[in-house]
Amino acid sequence: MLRNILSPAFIRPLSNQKTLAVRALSTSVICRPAAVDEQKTYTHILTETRGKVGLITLNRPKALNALCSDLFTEVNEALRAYDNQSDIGAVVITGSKKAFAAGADIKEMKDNTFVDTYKTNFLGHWAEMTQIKKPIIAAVNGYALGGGCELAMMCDIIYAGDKAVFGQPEIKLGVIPGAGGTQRLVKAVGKSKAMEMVLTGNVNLNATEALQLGLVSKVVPADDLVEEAVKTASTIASMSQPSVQMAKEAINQSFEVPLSAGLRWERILFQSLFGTADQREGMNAFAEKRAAKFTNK
Ligand code: DAK
Repeated sequence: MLRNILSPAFIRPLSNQKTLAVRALSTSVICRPAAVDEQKTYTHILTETRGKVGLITLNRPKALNALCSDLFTEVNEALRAYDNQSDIGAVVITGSKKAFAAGADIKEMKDNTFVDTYKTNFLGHWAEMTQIKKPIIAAVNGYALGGGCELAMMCDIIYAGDKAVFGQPEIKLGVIPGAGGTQRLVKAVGKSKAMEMVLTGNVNLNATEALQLGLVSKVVPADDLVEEAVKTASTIASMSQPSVQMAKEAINQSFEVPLSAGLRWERILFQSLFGTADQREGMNAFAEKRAAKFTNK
C-alpha cells in the first residue's frame, strides 16, 4: 500500500490522502479471495481456532519442521484463510516437538536451480506472508535456524520458549540468508551480533540472549509458551481491528521507508480513524470509565 502513497499521485492535500488511504484499505479487503475451507486438513501443519485466535503449528517434527515448499504453501493458505475470517483477530505460529523450524528444507533445495525456484514459487512463498494484515505472533519453541529464524522475524511479535535457539547457519551451506536474515536481524540485534551470527554460521542466540538483544519480547517457560502467545493474541483480537491492522502496517513501514515518509503515513492512518464508530466508542468508554466494546466499524 505504501508504494501507492509514495507515488506522485499521493502527494496531495491531507483530506484527499485520507480518502485514498481509507479507499486503499477497504479495496484491498474487498478484493481478497474468500476464506478457504476451515475444515481443510493439511499435510504439514495443524490449524486450530482458539476464540478469536488462529493457531498454526508447523508439523514435520521428524525433519525438525524444515520448511519444504509444500509446508510454506500450506502456511500461506492458512494465513490467508485466517486473514479473511472476520471472527479471527490475530494468529499464532509455533512448531511441534523440539523445533520451531530448522530452516528451509536443505534436501529439497540442494539440487535446485534458479529456474526451479521460480517454477515452485519458492521465492514467492516467503513474500506472500508479508501481505497478511492481521498480526502474527511467533511462539518459538525450539530451533529457529536459517529460514526458521527468518520466518519468526517475519512475524509481528516473537515470544521465545526457554528452549528456543535462533541462528543463521546458511554460510555453512555455501549460501547466505535469503529471506530477511541479513536485514531484519540487523535491525533487531545490531550490526556486530548480526555479522557474527551470519558470517560464522555458528553463533546462535538462546532465549535469554535473544531477549537481551531485543529479538524477542518475552521468554516463557516451554509449557506455557503457546498459551501465553494466544493470550496476547486474544488481547489484540479484542481491540478495534481497523486500528490493529493500521498500527501493524504503520510500524512495519518503519522498516521500509525513510522516517519522514513513515511519519506521514502514520498521520494519514491516524486521521482516517477519526469519526469511526470504534474511535467514538473507545474514547467515550474512557470518559465513562467502562471497557470499550468495539464493532470494527
Ligand atoms: N532441512 C532438511 N532437513 C533437516 C533440516 C533442514 N533444514 N534440519 C534438520 N533436518 C533433518 C535432518 O536431516 C534429520 O533428518 P534424518 O537424518 O533423520 O532423515 C532430522 O531433521 C533431525 O535432524 P538432526 O539429526 O540433524 O538433529 P540434531 O538434533 O542432531 O541437530 C540441528 C539439530 C538443527 C542442529 C541440525 O539438524 C541442523 O543443523 N540442521 C540444519 C540447520 C540449517 O542449516 N538451517 C538452514 C537451512 S538453509 C529464501 C528463503 C529461505 C531460505 C533461503 C532463501 N528465499 C525466499 C530466497 C532459507 C534457507 C535455509 O534455511
